[in-house]
This record gives sequence, C-alpha cells and structure tokens, in this order.
Amino acid sequence: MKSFKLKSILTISIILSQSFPIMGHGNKWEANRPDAHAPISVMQDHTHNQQEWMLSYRLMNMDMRGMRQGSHKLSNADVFAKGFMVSPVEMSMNMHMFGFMYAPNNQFTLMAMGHYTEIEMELSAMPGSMAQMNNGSYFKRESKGWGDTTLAALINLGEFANHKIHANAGISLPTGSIDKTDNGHLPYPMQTGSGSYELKPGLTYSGQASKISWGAQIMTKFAIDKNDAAYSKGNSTEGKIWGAFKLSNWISLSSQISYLNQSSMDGNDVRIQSKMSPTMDPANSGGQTYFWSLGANFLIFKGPLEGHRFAIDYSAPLDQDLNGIQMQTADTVTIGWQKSF
Ligand SMILES: [Cu+2]
Repeated sequence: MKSFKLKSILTISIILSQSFPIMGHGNKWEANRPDAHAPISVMQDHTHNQQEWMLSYRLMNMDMRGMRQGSHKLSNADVFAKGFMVSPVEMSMNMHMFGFMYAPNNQFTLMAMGHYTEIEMELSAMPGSMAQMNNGSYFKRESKGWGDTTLAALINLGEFANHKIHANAGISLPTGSIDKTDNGHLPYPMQTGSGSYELKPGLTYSGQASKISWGAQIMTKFAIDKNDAAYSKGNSTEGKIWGAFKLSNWISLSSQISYLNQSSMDGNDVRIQSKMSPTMDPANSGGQTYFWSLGANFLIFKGPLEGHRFAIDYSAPLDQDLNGIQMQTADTVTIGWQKSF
C-alpha cells in the first residue's frame, strides 16, 4: 500500500513537472546565469559552493527630497510652523559597499560587508530666525566615513530541484561613527554608524525555471545594546519579493517589491540637545515604507571580463508612512560588480 502511494506520488510529480516546464524540469539549481543572483539591491541573496569565494562592490546612491509627517507631505513653511528653525531640503547619500564571500563547504557561506558613506544635506533656515542669521537661508552639512560592518553566515536549509532556501545569521559591528560633526554635532541621519551591535537574522528563498526566476527574503535587525551615547537604532523588518526574466545567457531584467518596517530610535544622544531641526529628535525616526524597483543583471561570457557580473537597480517609494516628521526618500540607484573565484 505504502509503495503504491509512493509510486503514485512519483508518477504524478513526473507528469506534473513535464506538463509545466515553466516550473522547471527537475533540474538542479543553475548558478551560471545572470539571474542566479537577485537584483543587486538585495544582500545575502545567494550561497556559494565549497571552496568558492567572491568579491563585490556596490555603489548605492539614495536621494531624499522634501519632508513628510506620517504619509502627508510638508513644505518648509509647514515645518517652520511646527516650531523648527531649520528644515532639511535635500539629502544625498553615497554608500560604497565592499563585500567578501567564502564557502568553507556546501552547507555554509560566510560573508563580510563593510561600507564607506558620504552624506550631503541641504537645509533651509526659517526667515528671520537665529539659524538664518548664522547660516543664511540655505546651507549645507556634510559627513563621511566608514559605516557599520556586517558579518554573516548563510546556512543552506535545502535545495529541491530548482528551489533553494537558506537562513541568514548576521551581526552588525559598530565600526561606523556616531561622533560626526560639521559646525556642531551632526543629527542622527548624518551619522555613518549606529554605535550598537545588531543581530540580523533572516530567511531567503529562490526559485528558477528555464527563462524566469524568482525569490523572496525576510530580514530583521535588532540592536542588542545601546551605544556609548545611550541610544540604539530602531528594530527593523524588511520583506522583499522579486522576479526576473532571462533575456539571454548574459542579461536578465528584474522587478522587485519591498516593505520596510522600522521602529523609532530608543534613547537619545545628549550631544544633540537642540530641537532646531526635525532630524535632531529621536522620535522622528522609523516608519513603514513600500518600494518597487526595476533592475538588470549582466554576466559576461567571453573576453577579458569573462565571469564578471555587473548589475543595476533603480528603486522608488510606492508609499511612505513615517514616524513624526522626516525627510522622504525620492529614489535609490544601486550599481554593482561581482566576481567569483
Ligand atoms: Cu557571492
């Protein structure tokens, strides 16, 4: 009886897998195709085979423009009317991310990622205020330096034909600064680090068929201590789903939807006492954001760059519901290079 059931299940699965070639042919996972990697804005998306290692570089440029309270846009005048002397106008952030991956065996892939950040913020001062007398109507603040460093183990939980799933066990080390100054101590969004140790557990699934591929990832982050200035960044949960279409052996196009839920900061830095600008109040942090993105992955097949991967991803918000009064995200562009050895 048991073996009859088993045979029936086997027969049905074989018939199903042959009738729906889009679900795969029961093939093994194929790593040597452009969409074997997720859109470049997704981190820790893939694992490596035993003894393989990989270097990567990503440049992420995020532009923030305008202010928002909850899900309503605010003008600078609105911000001044709420008692602030200064309102951010625009912020541009460049993150240079350097990644290293190594798989000691097929079960585990180890990953390290550090980044260098450059932040520039343009602010406007309330007409007639002290801030305007000291800085002019519009002024800039800059900050740059190394950010926090993530170490992670990606643990293969299973590979069934063209489906893969792995756990992400990461920790973020406080290598970034919380002491950045530019005409005084800079507000929270312009510090390059969190100052805390943060755990980053997550789960990643990916699937592949002959012309298409898809995936999903959930990543969480929570601080396990407060930093030297007695605060920690809010906990966050981020969910992403994506699909990709393999145009040819060397190019794939992708689309992604993501959701980020982050709670407000816990505690505050006594060096940021003034509430001149909304960015100086820890209550104005965190929120819920939805993004969509479009991307392309390239895998070079011949010539001197054989085996090199290049990718680009453009992302913009669908909806932002922010805690308190904050700058809103305009868009993010990520470009990247990856090479396995
Ligand atoms: Cu890799």
